[in-house]
Amino acid sequence: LTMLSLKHFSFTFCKEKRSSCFRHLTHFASSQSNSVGNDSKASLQSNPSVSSYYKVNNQSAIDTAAGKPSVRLTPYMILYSGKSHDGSHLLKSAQYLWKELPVRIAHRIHEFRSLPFIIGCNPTILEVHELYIRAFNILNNHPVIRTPEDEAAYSRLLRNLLDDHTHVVTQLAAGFKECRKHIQNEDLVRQFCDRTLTSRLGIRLLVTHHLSLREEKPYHVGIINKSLRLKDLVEKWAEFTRRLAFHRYGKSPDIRLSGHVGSSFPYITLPLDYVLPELFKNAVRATIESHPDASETISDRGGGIPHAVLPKVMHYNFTTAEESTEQRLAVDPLGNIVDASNPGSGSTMSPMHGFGFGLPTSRAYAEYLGGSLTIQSLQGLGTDVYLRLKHIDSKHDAFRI
Ligand code: ADP
Ligand code: K
Ligand code: MG
Repeated sequence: LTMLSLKHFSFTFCKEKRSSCFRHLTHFASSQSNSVGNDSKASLQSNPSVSSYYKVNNQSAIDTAAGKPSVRLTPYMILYSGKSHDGSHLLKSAQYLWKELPVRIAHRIHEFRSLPFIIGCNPTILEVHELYIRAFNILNNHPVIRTPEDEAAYSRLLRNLLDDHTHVVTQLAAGFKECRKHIQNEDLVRQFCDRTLTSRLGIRLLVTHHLSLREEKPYHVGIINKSLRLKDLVEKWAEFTRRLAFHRYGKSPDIRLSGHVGSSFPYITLPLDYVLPELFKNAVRATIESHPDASETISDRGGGIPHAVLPKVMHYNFTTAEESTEQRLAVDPLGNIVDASNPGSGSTMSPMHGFGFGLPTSRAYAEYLGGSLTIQSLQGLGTDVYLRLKHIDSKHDAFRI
């Protein structure tokens, strides 16, 4: 997918959905009031795929699951849960997910249902809400996992669900962008987005971990890379961002690495695959837009963030993309970009900027994993971003996924 076609895609996607907006609206209203009116009954029958999400008995199943606490694991527990020759570790892992996933998803559905009506009825947000209900029904109705064959079938199902939910971050970003003007309460948006996005990250980590346990990959136990060379990962995403910039602006600054470039440590690549490109895109965009003629940089001298803007950059949907100077710099409006090294990864398809989700999501991910993301900006000069990661092998004071 190209950056352009991605934007175009989500736009037409929303427009198509608008036709079914009223149907969704009726369903949403009826599910909230716990009664189904005649009109919505008719449309429930005419659309069985949607109707199944709102059956009253499903609602009670969701309520029951949402009443249970989630069981979160430390990376240590994940790493040392042991590998057996008879595959019993796979069975145990699948049984844990079988119990745990419906609970986590039910918690999310409850949060979707408690959103202010004006947000909850947005077609794009509803789309995600429905994805969660669908996932809940599929997972909650799944029979107990007893045999290796059960486990294999369950894993196929998980793989499909992962794929179905690939674009949830972009969908939420687009949905909130559409309805934010009606919402004054910044904390509400932040809490919902922080929780939804980090919970999604947790679920994807657990599911991907399970699926990766089935493969043999050197230096890996599931999602944990026992010897992650941060330099390699940083280089990969720096190169990705440079290619994105070439397509967007026709040029890109050089990115040089310094520091402990030889270090390696056990860590999880997946969240960094989101955070690193987001930080690079911000820095590269700022650098290009504030120095249209310069060709290389060693640190972000992209002009910094204006004082008035700084308190807002961590708000979901806050962006200065509208004021971007990119128009006069853009050269190839039809340019395609494909990250050949990582097809199918959600972050490869994100545009250079625009939804204002990059920083807040990155910070939420970093904090979820026990670390932090802080910004030091000097207006008129440049920006330093500090991403702190917590060791995953600490037995005490560990974060939980
Ligand atoms: P987006 O990139 O979609 O606008 P982000 O959350 O990544 O959303 O960033 C929000 C805003 O913060 C940007 O639009 C930009 O105004 C500002 N910003 C972020 N990083 C930098 C940076 N390195 N230099 C200058 N401004 C930045
Ligand atoms: K932002
Ligand atoms: Mg950004």
